[in-house]
Amino acid sequence: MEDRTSPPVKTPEPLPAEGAEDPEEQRRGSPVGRRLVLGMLGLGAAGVAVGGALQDKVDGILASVSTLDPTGVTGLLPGGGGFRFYSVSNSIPHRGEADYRLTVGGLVDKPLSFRLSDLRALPQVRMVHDVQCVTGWRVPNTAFSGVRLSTLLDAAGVRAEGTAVRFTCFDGVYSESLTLDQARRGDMLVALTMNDKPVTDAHGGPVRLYAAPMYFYKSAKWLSGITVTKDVQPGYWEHYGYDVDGWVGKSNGRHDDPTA
Ligand SMILES: Nc1nc2c(c(=O)[nH]1)N[C@H]1C(S)=C(S)[C@@H](COP(=O)(O)O)O[C@H]1N2
Ligand SMILES: [Mo]
Repeated sequence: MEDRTSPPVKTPEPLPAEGAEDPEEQRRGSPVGRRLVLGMLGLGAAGVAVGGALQDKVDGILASVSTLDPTGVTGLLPGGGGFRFYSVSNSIPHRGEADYRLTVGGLVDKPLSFRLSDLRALPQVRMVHDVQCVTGWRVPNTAFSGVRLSTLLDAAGVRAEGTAVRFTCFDGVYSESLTLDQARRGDMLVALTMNDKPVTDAHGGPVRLYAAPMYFYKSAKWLSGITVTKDVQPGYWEHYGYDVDGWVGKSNGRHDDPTA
């Protein structure tokens, strides 16, 4: 594995050891076998159907890099340009045009629910920055586009008591948070595209948060809820010790170059 510094975290609860037959893998605390990861990436069936060279390539990639990173089960995404797949739940959830909804609620004047088409009809912003994970990997020049978080907050009308925003996800597990000031920055996006294509299921589509100036754990995948709250409610990884104020280079004891 590349560059795996020790983050200031407690070791997360081990995930179920399904598919981890290799004792070396178990000793490292890596519970995810090849079969499960293929299933998670939705590649099992596709690989079998295509067979041959593609399957071998995918197998090779996943066999060499599937591991349990301190911030989740991860594998290098084939064709992902260096991105690593992360999910703290053991699945890749899917929602599309028909069943995707993003709700904006909590301390707002007018709770709202957006379909994908509603989000696309709002002003779109595109930006290109490096992506930096708190465990060390960085992907240069990644484009995200979508609706500014502030656009959605303004549409719902944040009440005076609101000082923070909580994000929830349709994986049913992950959560994140920002202060209201952070959430109102122009580089905090509700992203619909990544590298100019719809955000894939594996990357947290159809809609994920993109918190450009912060470590990538802030960028909640499979975003389904935005709730304005009275106080900051620490998100999933923040319960394990990651900083709520996750500025790249100025938090988590790291000194990476800023991303935005
Ligand atoms: N819902 C959800 N969002 C998440 C995570 C997760 O496990 N679940 N992992 C976070 C972490 S630690 C990282 S580095 C990025 C990884 O995004 P990617 O899978 O698109 O590379 O997603 C972040 N958002
Ligand atoms: Mo991460």
